Amino acid sequence: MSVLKKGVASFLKKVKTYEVNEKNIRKAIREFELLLISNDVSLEVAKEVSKRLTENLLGTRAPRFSDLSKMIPQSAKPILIQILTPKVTKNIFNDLEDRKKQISTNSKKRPLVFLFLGINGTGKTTTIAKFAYLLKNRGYKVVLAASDTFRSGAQEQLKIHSEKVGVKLISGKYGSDSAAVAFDAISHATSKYADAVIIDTSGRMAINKDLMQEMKKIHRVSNPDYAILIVDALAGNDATQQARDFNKEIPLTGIILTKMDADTRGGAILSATFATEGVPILFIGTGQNYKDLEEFNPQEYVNQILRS
Ligand SMILES: Nc1nc2c(ncn2[C@@H]2O[C@H](COP(=O)(O)OP(=O)(O)OP(=O)(O)O)[C@@H](O)[C@H]2O)c(=O)[nH]1
Ligand SMILES: [Mg+2]
Repeated sequence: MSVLKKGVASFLKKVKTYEVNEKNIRKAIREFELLLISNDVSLEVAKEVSKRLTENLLGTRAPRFSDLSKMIPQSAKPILIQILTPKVTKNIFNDLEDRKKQISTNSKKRPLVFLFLGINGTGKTTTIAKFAYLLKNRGYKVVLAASDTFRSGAQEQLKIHSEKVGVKLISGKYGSDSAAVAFDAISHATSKYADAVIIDTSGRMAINKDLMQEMKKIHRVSNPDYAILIVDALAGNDATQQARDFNKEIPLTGIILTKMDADTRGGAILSATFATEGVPILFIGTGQNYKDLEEFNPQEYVNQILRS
């Protein structure tokens, strides 16, 4: 995020010196568009922002400001917030509360199931540990499903996290059916009146047909309440592409962007929801510790970006 934010700050400083006339408004909008593109915002999102800024600032009812460094953010803020706002809003904590209540009156009700997926090394397992830590601290009973039965070390990695965080783990044998591990974890969690099951899966590309078939099976068998794609913000524009590709194969409920603490340009955040026609960014990963998972709030994010 920091690179985009810094870029916006110096852009606003520059346009502050521009005289407000049509030519300079067009010039400033073009510069803003290029700034977005050079910070990994997808071309389609940057063009959309620029089109709407032009309509707003040069239309018949365009507001008059003395200063472009106020005019652009004022107009860009609602545009960016709208681009980041999903059609359907999901609130994990409301859903968990509802489910907890249902479980207390109906002992057969299963927990809320979260399926984590994404390409190799994006931070799925680490984010699961952080998410389990967050839920546990909020008083929920969590069970982890080690459905990555493929990559060597994956079972042990999740086991260490489960012990550190203090949550139950249902593990699998290497080479065994990932969907069966998820199924066992959900059955176990239901019998123990747990509130949430979080399923770890092995990394895969959306274009790998066999592995996507396997993911569809895990999805079918676990029937998750949330299918969450984990994308690495360092992947830049490719993060947006991953969101689009996976969403075509598995209907996503949410996205988590990891490694936002690294020196990312940060624009992928602005493109992911747009590219998936409304899949929300639920959290961002901001470090390697368990507490480094932040709820994502579009309004706050846009305010931060446009602060000069
Ligand atoms: N700096 C930083 N590093 C992170 C973050 N999230 C994950 N990582 C690191 O990214 C690396 C890969 O994380 P994993 O959780 O193993 O990734 P994975 O997606 O489960 O990997 P596979 O299971 O091999 O596909 C680890 O070194 C993590 O510590 C984050 O938000 N910030
Ligand atoms: Mg993993």
